[in-house]
Amino acid sequence: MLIMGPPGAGKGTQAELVAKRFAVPAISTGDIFRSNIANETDLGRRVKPYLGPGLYVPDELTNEVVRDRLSQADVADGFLLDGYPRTLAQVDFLDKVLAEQGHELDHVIVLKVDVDEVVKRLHQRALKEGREDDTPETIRKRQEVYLEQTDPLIAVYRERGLVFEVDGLGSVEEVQRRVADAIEQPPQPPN
Ligand code: B4P
Repeated sequence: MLIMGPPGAGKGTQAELVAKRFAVPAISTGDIFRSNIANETDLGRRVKPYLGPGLYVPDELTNEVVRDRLSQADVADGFLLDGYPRTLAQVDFLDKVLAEQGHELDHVIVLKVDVDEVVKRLHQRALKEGREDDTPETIRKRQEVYLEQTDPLIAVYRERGLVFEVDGLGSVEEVQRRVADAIEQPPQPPN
Protein backbone atom coordinates (compact mmCIF):
# COMPACT_ATOMS: atom_id res chain seq x y z
CA MET A 1 0.00 0.00 0.00
CA LEU A 2 0.97 3.60 -0.48
CA ILE A 3 -0.32 6.67 1.31
CA MET A 4 -0.11 9.96 -0.57
CA GLY A 5 -1.22 13.55 -0.09
CA PRO A 6 0.26 17.03 0.31
CA PRO A 7 2.70 17.83 3.14
CA GLY A 8 0.70 18.01 6.34
CA ALA A 9 -2.21 15.94 5.00
CA GLY A 10 -1.67 13.49 7.86
CA LYS A 11 0.15 10.71 6.00
CA GLY A 12 2.49 9.91 8.87
CA THR A 13 -0.31 10.13 11.44
CA GLN A 14 -2.54 7.73 9.48
CA ALA A 15 0.30 5.43 8.41
CA GLU A 16 1.16 4.62 12.03
CA LEU A 17 -2.46 3.70 12.77
CA VAL A 18 -2.75 1.57 9.61
CA ALA A 19 0.45 -0.22 10.57
CA LYS A 20 -1.01 -1.18 13.95
CA ARG A 21 -4.44 -2.10 12.62
CA PHE A 22 -3.24 -4.26 9.71
CA ALA A 23 0.00 -5.46 11.34
CA VAL A 24 2.28 -4.28 8.54
CA PRO A 25 5.33 -2.02 8.80
CA ALA A 26 4.84 1.66 7.88
CA ILE A 27 7.89 2.94 6.05
CA SER A 28 8.27 6.72 5.95
CA THR A 29 11.14 8.08 3.87
CA GLY A 30 10.78 11.39 5.73
CA ASP A 31 11.23 9.63 9.10
CA ILE A 32 14.22 7.65 7.80
CA PHE A 33 15.88 10.88 6.64
CA ARG A 34 15.11 12.73 9.89
CA SER A 35 16.47 9.95 12.10
CA ASN A 36 19.65 9.80 10.02
CA ILE A 37 20.05 13.57 10.38
CA ALA A 38 19.52 13.32 14.15
CA ASN A 39 22.08 10.50 14.40
CA GLU A 40 24.55 12.40 12.20
CA THR A 41 25.07 9.45 9.84
CA ASP A 42 26.62 9.78 6.41
CA LEU A 43 23.13 9.58 4.83
CA GLY A 44 21.93 12.24 7.27
CA ARG A 45 24.73 14.59 6.22
CA ARG A 46 23.87 14.05 2.55
CA VAL A 47 20.12 14.68 2.88
CA LYS A 48 20.16 17.55 5.41
CA PRO A 49 20.73 20.27 2.77
CA TYR A 50 17.48 19.24 1.04
CA LEU A 51 15.11 18.77 3.97
CA GLY A 52 15.84 22.14 5.57
CA PRO A 53 14.61 24.24 2.62
CA GLY A 54 11.78 21.83 1.73
CA LEU A 55 13.33 20.33 -1.41
CA TYR A 56 13.12 16.70 -2.47
CA VAL A 57 16.11 14.51 -1.76
CA PRO A 58 17.59 13.35 -5.13
CA ASP A 59 15.94 10.22 -6.53
CA GLU A 60 19.14 8.12 -6.57
CA LEU A 61 19.61 8.58 -2.83
CA THR A 62 15.94 8.10 -1.94
CA ASN A 63 15.54 5.04 -4.18
CA GLU A 64 18.49 3.25 -2.60
CA VAL A 65 17.10 3.87 0.88
CA VAL A 66 13.79 2.33 -0.18
CA ARG A 67 15.39 -0.62 -1.96
CA ASP A 68 17.39 -1.38 1.15
CA ARG A 69 14.33 -1.10 3.43
CA LEU A 70 12.19 -3.28 1.16
CA SER A 71 14.83 -6.01 1.22
CA GLN A 72 14.28 -6.56 4.96
CA ALA A 73 12.36 -9.59 6.17
CA ASP A 74 9.48 -7.77 7.88
CA VAL A 75 7.95 -6.56 4.59
CA ALA A 76 7.36 -10.07 3.26
CA ASP A 77 3.64 -10.06 4.17
CA GLY A 78 2.91 -6.49 3.14
CA PHE A 79 3.87 -2.92 3.95
CA LEU A 80 2.74 0.67 3.73
CA LEU A 81 4.97 3.27 2.12
CA ASP A 82 4.42 6.79 3.47
CA GLY A 83 5.76 9.68 1.39
CA TYR A 84 7.27 7.51 -1.34
CA PRO A 85 7.11 7.64 -4.34
CA ARG A 86 7.11 11.41 -4.81
CA THR A 87 8.46 11.67 -8.40
CA LEU A 88 7.86 9.80 -11.65
CA ALA A 89 11.38 8.34 -11.49
CA GLN A 90 10.53 6.95 -8.04
CA VAL A 91 7.33 5.38 -9.42
CA ASP A 92 9.38 3.58 -12.10
CA PHE A 93 11.98 2.49 -9.58
CA LEU A 94 9.36 1.16 -7.19
CA ASP A 95 7.70 -0.79 -10.03
CA LYS A 96 11.06 -2.40 -10.75
CA VAL A 97 11.84 -3.29 -7.14
CA LEU A 98 8.36 -4.73 -6.54
CA ALA A 99 8.55 -6.81 -9.74
CA GLU A 100 11.96 -8.19 -8.65
CA GLN A 101 10.49 -9.14 -5.28
CA GLY A 102 7.22 -10.55 -6.63
CA HIS A 103 5.14 -7.94 -4.77
CA GLU A 104 2.24 -5.94 -6.20
CA LEU A 105 0.64 -2.74 -4.99
CA ASP A 106 -3.03 -3.10 -4.15
CA HIS A 107 -4.05 0.23 -2.58
CA VAL A 108 -2.93 3.82 -3.05
CA ILE A 109 -4.64 5.89 -0.39
CA VAL A 110 -4.82 9.58 -1.32
CA LEU A 111 -5.63 11.95 1.55
CA LYS A 112 -7.61 14.94 0.29
CA VAL A 113 -7.11 18.10 2.38
CA ASP A 114 -7.30 21.71 1.23
CA VAL A 115 -4.29 24.01 1.32
CA ASP A 116 -5.59 26.26 4.12
CA GLU A 117 -6.01 23.24 6.41
CA VAL A 118 -2.57 21.75 5.72
CA VAL A 119 -0.88 25.09 6.22
CA LYS A 120 -2.73 25.48 9.54
CA ARG A 121 -1.68 21.97 10.65
CA LEU A 122 1.95 22.54 9.75
CA HIS A 123 2.03 25.86 11.63
CA GLN A 124 0.66 24.01 14.66
CA ARG A 125 3.21 21.21 14.24
CA ALA A 126 5.95 23.88 14.09
CA LEU A 127 4.86 25.12 17.52
CA LYS A 128 4.75 21.59 18.97
CA GLU A 129 7.70 19.84 17.35
CA GLY A 130 9.87 22.66 16.00
CA ARG A 131 10.65 20.81 12.78
CA GLU A 132 13.23 22.64 10.72
CA ASP A 133 11.08 22.37 7.55
CA ASP A 134 7.92 23.81 9.12
CA THR A 135 8.79 27.52 8.79
CA PRO A 136 6.20 29.60 6.87
CA GLU A 137 8.48 29.98 3.84
CA THR A 138 9.38 26.28 3.71
CA ILE A 139 5.77 25.19 4.18
CA ARG A 140 4.88 27.22 1.05
CA LYS A 141 7.85 25.79 -0.87
CA ARG A 142 6.89 22.21 0.03
CA GLN A 143 3.32 22.73 -1.18
CA GLU A 144 4.67 24.04 -4.51
CA VAL A 145 7.08 21.13 -4.93
CA TYR A 146 4.25 18.69 -4.13
CA LEU A 147 1.87 20.20 -6.71
CA GLU A 148 4.54 20.24 -9.38
CA GLN A 149 6.21 16.86 -8.83
CA THR A 150 3.96 14.55 -6.81
CA ASP A 151 0.33 15.45 -7.51
CA PRO A 152 0.66 14.19 -11.15
CA LEU A 153 1.55 10.70 -9.87
CA ILE A 154 -2.01 10.20 -8.65
CA ALA A 155 -3.19 10.01 -12.28
CA VAL A 156 -0.63 7.27 -12.97
CA TYR A 157 -1.98 5.10 -10.16
CA ARG A 158 -5.58 6.02 -10.96
CA GLU A 159 -5.13 4.53 -14.43
CA ARG A 160 -4.06 1.31 -12.76
CA GLY A 161 -7.28 1.26 -10.69
CA LEU A 162 -5.39 1.54 -7.40
CA VAL A 163 -6.43 4.96 -6.10
CA PHE A 164 -8.79 5.31 -3.13
CA GLU A 165 -9.45 8.95 -2.28
CA VAL A 166 -10.12 9.62 1.38
CA ASP A 167 -11.41 12.86 2.91
CA GLY A 168 -8.59 13.92 5.26
CA LEU A 169 -10.68 16.51 7.13
CA GLY A 170 -12.08 15.59 10.50
CA SER A 171 -10.61 14.01 13.62
CA VAL A 172 -7.68 11.59 13.35
CA GLU A 173 -10.07 8.77 14.35
CA GLU A 174 -12.65 9.71 11.70
CA VAL A 175 -10.01 9.83 8.99
CA GLN A 176 -8.61 6.48 10.20
CA ARG A 177 -12.02 4.83 9.87
CA ARG A 178 -12.26 6.09 6.27
CA VAL A 179 -8.74 4.88 5.48
CA ALA A 180 -9.44 1.45 6.97
CA ASP A 181 -12.70 1.18 4.97
CA ALA A 182 -10.80 2.01 1.77
CA ILE A 183 -8.15 -0.63 2.50
CA GLU A 184 -10.83 -3.24 2.99
CA GLN A 185 -12.18 -2.64 -0.51
CA PRO A 186 -10.64 -4.64 -3.34
CA PRO A 187 -8.55 -2.79 -5.95
CA GLN A 188 -10.33 -2.13 -9.25
CA PRO A 189 -7.92 -2.92 -12.06
CA PRO A 190 -8.96 -1.38 -15.39
CA ASN A 191 -10.64 -3.77 -17.87
P1 B4P B 1 7.41 13.80 5.27
O1 B4P B 1 8.05 13.23 6.47
O2 B4P B 1 6.69 12.83 4.37
O3 B4P B 1 6.44 14.93 5.86
P2 B4P B 1 5.06 15.64 5.61
O4 B4P B 1 4.63 15.42 4.19
O5 B4P B 1 5.24 17.03 6.10
O6 B4P B 1 3.98 15.12 6.62
P3 B4P B 1 2.67 14.23 6.69
O7 B4P B 1 1.70 14.37 5.57
O8 B4P B 1 3.17 12.86 7.02
O9 B4P B 1 1.90 14.89 7.91
P4 B4P B 1 1.70 14.46 9.41
O10 B4P B 1 1.02 13.14 9.59
O11 B4P B 1 2.99 14.65 10.14
O12 B4P B 1 8.52 14.54 4.37
C1 B4P B 1 9.48 15.48 4.88
C2 B4P B 1 10.57 15.81 3.86
O13 B4P B 1 11.42 14.64 3.59
C3 B4P B 1 10.14 16.24 2.45
O14 B4P B 1 9.80 17.62 2.39
C4 B4P B 1 11.42 15.91 1.61
O15 B4P B 1 12.43 16.88 1.78
C5 B4P B 1 11.92 14.62 2.24
N1 B4P B 1 11.39 13.42 1.54
C6 B4P B 1 10.58 12.48 2.12
N2 B4P B 1 10.27 11.49 1.22
C7 B4P B 1 10.88 11.84 0.06
C8 B4P B 1 10.90 11.25 -1.24
N3 B4P B 1 10.22 10.12 -1.52
N4 B4P B 1 11.63 11.84 -2.22
C9 B4P B 1 12.32 12.97 -1.96
N5 B4P B 1 12.33 13.59 -0.76
C10 B4P B 1 11.61 13.05 0.25
O16 B4P B 1 0.63 15.54 9.86
C11 B4P B 1 0.95 16.93 9.88
C12 B4P B 1 0.40 17.59 11.13
O17 B4P B 1 -1.04 17.54 11.13
C13 B4P B 1 0.85 16.89 12.43
O18 B4P B 1 1.15 17.87 13.37
C14 B4P B 1 -0.38 16.10 12.85
O19 B4P B 1 -0.46 15.93 14.24
C15 B4P B 1 -1.53 16.95 12.32
N6 B4P B 1 -2.70 16.16 11.92
C16 B4P B 1 -2.69 14.95 11.29
N7 B4P B 1 -3.95 14.51 11.08
C17 B4P B 1 -4.79 15.51 11.57
C18 B4P B 1 -6.22 15.68 11.61
N8 B4P B 1 -7.07 14.75 11.14
N9 B4P B 1 -6.71 16.83 12.14
C19 B4P B 1 -5.88 17.77 12.61
N10 B4P B 1 -4.51 17.67 12.62
C20 B4P B 1 -3.98 16.56 12.09
